[in-house]
Amino acid sequence: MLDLVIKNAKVFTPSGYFEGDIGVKEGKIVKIGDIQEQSDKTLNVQGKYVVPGLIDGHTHMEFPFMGEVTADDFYYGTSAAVGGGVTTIVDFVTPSKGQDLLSAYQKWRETADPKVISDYGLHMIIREVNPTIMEQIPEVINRGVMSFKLYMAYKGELMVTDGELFKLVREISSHGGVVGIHAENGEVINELVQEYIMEGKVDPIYHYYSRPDEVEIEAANRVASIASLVKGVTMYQVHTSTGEAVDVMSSYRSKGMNYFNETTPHYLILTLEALKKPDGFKYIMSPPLRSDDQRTKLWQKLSAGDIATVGSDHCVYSVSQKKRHKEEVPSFHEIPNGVPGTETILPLLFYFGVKKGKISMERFVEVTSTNPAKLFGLYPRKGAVVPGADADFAVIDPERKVKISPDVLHSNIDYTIYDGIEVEGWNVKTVRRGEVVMEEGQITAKNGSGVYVPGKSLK
Ligand code: DUC
Ligand code: ZN
Ligand code: ZN
Ligand code: ZN
Repeated sequence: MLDLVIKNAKVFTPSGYFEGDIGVKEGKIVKIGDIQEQSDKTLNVQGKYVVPGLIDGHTHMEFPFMGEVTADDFYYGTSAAVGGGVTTIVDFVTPSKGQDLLSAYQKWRETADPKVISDYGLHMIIREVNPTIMEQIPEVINRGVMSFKLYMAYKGELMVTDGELFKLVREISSHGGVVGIHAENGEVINELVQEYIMEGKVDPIYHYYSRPDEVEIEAANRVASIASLVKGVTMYQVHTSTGEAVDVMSSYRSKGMNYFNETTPHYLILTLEALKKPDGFKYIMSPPLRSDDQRTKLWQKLSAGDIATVGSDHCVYSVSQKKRHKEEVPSFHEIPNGVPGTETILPLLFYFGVKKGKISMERFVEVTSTNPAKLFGLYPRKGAVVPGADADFAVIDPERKVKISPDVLHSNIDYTIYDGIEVEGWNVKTVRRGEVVMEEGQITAKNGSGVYVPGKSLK
């Protein structure tokens, strides 16, 4: 007797699609094909597209940053995730200044465990180097946190020096960890920010002018070069916003290095023009939104396979937080950086990517599920539709027309940066380890029903 059979599924994978039924027992896929066996529950998904549950490899829930803590806690944030067919998030443990890595990990687990609706994995941010931190890296990896994030920007808050970066890349790699990089030149940004402030140029668009394309491209070149000194390193640049930075990683990859890029939907959908709108402050994230030309390049590179993953960088601040609780919009440098995104990866990539003919369904699955699962040590438990894998699925109605608004989303804020955009194709059901956790916009799972999924190290 099976627990669940998904009937008449058209299932997309990185290598094509198949039509048939999927049998589930105890949260795992146990059978694929024409299933006649009895089951407790049947879902007929005729006419829909089934994809492996999305893995959003880039979220910041309850993230203390720039004087605010992000408004989506693990309950709201993972409700938004499953709303958008994301069955696993990988969130960034963020130690406070002076805190050791293991106590930060413990805090993240204790905060997330009682609240999560989706499953979750963790990355570790390292913001400073001291003997305790260096010593704890292997144990952090043992606990399933095999991917890290190092910042080349946010001087005084999260940025590490090039020397620290080198030291950390070497230590993380030697224990089979993966190094994520926020590549922006923090020193140059600081200079530009100070100059604009002195000149009284404080509107949101100056956030863009203070972080031009070149600061990302330079940092990408620098980190690629530094990391190439470390044998066997696996590195990925998070939230890549320029085609030139993607080219940097591709050129090292063609020399045999394991270098990858992640981009985010906002760089694929929006442009810097959004920062000039009356509510431009809502669109401040780093790296900033770019030109239409960069947006075109990113789509081309995504389609060509030069970008490995699409993660959301879900980092939500309410309007009041964005305005730092003032009436007037504050200077661009005081506005906390970050935008919502986990719930809209699927509809945006499906409509603007697949339906508009920019990427195939195979590529869609690869960048939203299979590749992040592989990169973060979750594969094949996650990111694969094979017997033995977790039964995680998003069920897409490819014809459903939806106008995006806060009303159709689950974050703990009352706006979306995609307000008014009409898409065709919407996630109508989310299955996480065999349980329907979202149906037609309703969250049907209990707080804390998601589990921590440890990532396996590369060693
Ligand atoms: N960029 C953001 O926009 N928010 C969180 C941190 C970051 O790097
Ligand atoms: Zn060591
Ligand atoms: Zn970042
Ligand atoms: Zn981020």
